[in-house]
Amino acid sequence: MYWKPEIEILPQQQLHILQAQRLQETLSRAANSPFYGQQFKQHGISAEMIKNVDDIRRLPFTTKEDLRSHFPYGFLTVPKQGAVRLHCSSGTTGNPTVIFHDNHDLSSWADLVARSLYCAGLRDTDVFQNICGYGLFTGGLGFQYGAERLGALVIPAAAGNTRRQIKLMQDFGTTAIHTIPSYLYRLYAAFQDMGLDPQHDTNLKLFVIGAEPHTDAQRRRIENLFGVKAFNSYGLSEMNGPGVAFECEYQNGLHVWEDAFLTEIIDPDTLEPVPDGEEGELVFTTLDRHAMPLLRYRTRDLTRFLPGDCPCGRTHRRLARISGRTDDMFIIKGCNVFPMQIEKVLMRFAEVGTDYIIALDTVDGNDEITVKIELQKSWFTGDLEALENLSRRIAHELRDEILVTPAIKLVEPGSLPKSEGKAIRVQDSRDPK
Ligand code: ADP
Ligand code: K
Ligand code: ZN
Repeated sequence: MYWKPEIEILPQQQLHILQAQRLQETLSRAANSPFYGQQFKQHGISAEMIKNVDDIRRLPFTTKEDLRSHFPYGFLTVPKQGAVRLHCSSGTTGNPTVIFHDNHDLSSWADLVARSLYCAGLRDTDVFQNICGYGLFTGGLGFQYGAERLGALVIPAAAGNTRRQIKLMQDFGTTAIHTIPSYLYRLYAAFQDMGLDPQHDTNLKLFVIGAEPHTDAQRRRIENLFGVKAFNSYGLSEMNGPGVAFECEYQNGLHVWEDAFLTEIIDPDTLEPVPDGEEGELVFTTLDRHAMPLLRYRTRDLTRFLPGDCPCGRTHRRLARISGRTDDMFIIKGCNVFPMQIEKVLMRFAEVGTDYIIALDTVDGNDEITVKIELQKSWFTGDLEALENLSRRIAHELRDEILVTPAIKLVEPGSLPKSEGKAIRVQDSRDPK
């Protein structure tokens, strides 16, 4: 049932004891890094301050800016020679940050990814094709070592060359794939071009998707398209990468591995914890990292804790899927908008295809928002009246959600520009204010 039962079904109370003990150890280690060493001295912080997990609130937050201003070695607790690997964030929001690992860290990470994949249903009988960038990005090596640890046969397929991906699937009987959700649509289109049906011409039965925000409706679309269950995988390079929080067979939120990550949700303005069950910014403290522990790291990702126990029996709390990040919110005509609000509305329309872009422009000194939407093939007809009618309905429902009426531009399937990695949903070309 479980990869590591002694941890996965440990009662919360005992989990808290383990967390407090690991937090103390983490603080002792962190004190050896230039950044925390100085900060601890300045604020009079020591490992002895930690008696229980709530004492975490006596520590300051660590931000992406801290990582950048102490780039590259300011958070290392060991001499450089003690580290064996580095990874960078993909740099979605500016300069990349770097994370170093020693052998303990890499082993612990592989175990967390194995646990996560097992939780979603992967077994050593599976053939796991890892379709994502290998290299500085954490998804490649992260899933590679995790799936190997689990015992699956792993195909390090990397990203791109969709026809070759399909050939690999057929040659080796791939049963499980990890990739970003937006890529699966391209994969499906390639199957169609090759006259193949993934349900009949492959052994696929499990998808692991993550790294970019997507709605539950988007996931269901992918599942229906392929006839394959898709599990949400959440992680970030500052917390190793994949293997932070994962869906189990019940697909009802993501179990966050609390023995490895002390998890808080705060109000990003007041920095106080939100009331239980309310949405806020995720904050993590590593509990099992040696070379580069991070304390109260502000992720900018927005989510909430889900109430109740999971029928799978795992005691680690569940997070709702990420609804956005504080830095992908944009303000248009005085309204705060998250791209996922727009996706949620678009997914209600059967006519809407697989890709969309939110374009922000300045026209005659005013901010304008245009949502460019690819339609399904069957709906992209010459019937102008039907298209206009559809545009109106979409604009209307979007207005109800975001309080601004966007211009709608319906386009042919496949005609919007595709990015190599994570989907880019917002194009902000407004004049600087
Ligand atoms: P970057 O911040 O440059 O994108 P990473 O490559 O480390 O850096 O990506 C981590 C981020 O990707 C997370 O902080 C989160 O915003 C996003 N992310 C990862 N997995 C998911 C997921 N399952 N759902 C939504 N967003 C995700
Ligand atoms: K195997
Ligand atoms: Zn569960």
